[in-house]
Amino acid sequence: MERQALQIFDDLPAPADIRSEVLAGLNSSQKTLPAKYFYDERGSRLFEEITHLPEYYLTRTEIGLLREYADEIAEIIGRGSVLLEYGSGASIKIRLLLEALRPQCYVPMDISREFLIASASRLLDDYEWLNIYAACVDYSQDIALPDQLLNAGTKMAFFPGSSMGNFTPEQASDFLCRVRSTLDDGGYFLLGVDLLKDESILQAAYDDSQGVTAAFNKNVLRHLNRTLDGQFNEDRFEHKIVVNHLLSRVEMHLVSSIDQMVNIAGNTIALRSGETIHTENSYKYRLEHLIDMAGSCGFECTNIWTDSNEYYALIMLKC
Ligand code: AVJ
Repeated sequence: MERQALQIFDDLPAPADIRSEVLAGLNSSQKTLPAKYFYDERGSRLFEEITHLPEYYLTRTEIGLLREYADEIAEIIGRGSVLLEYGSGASIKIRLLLEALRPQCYVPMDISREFLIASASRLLDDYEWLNIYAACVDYSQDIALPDQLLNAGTKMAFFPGSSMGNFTPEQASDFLCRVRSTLDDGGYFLLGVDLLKDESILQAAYDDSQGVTAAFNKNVLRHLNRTLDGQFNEDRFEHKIVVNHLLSRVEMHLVSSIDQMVNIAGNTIALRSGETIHTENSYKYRLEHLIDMAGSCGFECTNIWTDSNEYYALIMLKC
């Protein structure tokens, strides 16, 4: 690949698609909004704040695992890989792997454009040897990688943070198969997932005492007000968490505190007092289930790294 430190690639969803996706969700009997719309610049910043909360064990635990096993990971992958990260956010975790891996190119993918570019620029300042190909995309959709990355070396996909938990099991399985077809034979997939655990720990992690998660949840309304000409008033909604044991997931909702009508994208949405908009699922996995799912897409699990509480797992999948 020719040396060009930072390249930017844009393929965000079209406004018309966002509009129809959002309106379809708000017109369902259980109102829903896709979790990806949390992430405008403010939402990405609020999420970064969440990752530092004492109750939010996920990031801290995963960073501990990455620190501990970076060399082991690098031994498996070798140097000079093409490193693809799905939902790269502030690109903090990748820093724990970069020196050990020395990839020929890092491809952060994120839906939050300004945040992605700012994070990539900071990375470039700190790692002078690094090539970055920043892709501003919705990774829940098909992504076409540029030709120059296609046959460039061993590919490693990195999907940390248990972000896969936002997908339903069916979507997660589709996603795994899509990543498998993006990676060539000989490629690897390093996946971080949150594991099933006690309800009280989950409840605290998603309803923190400082209210940062509540602000993050409500931010989806601000984002839609701006992008879809909406008139949500976030003070008329409450943050609510449901730990759904049957479906192995934590749900976030926004509860309407009053009967209200809200205009958005030229439509009027009616909400009854107490009615909820379901804004996020965070599925928690059993390792055997996850490995089965990955196996059905043609991955073999070669390594599992977990913390001593078994709260969280990093797994290495080989094509
Ligand atoms: C970024 C999807 C992994 O589900 O834990 C944090 C988002 N939501 N607090 C998660 C989130 C509420 C986070 N993921």
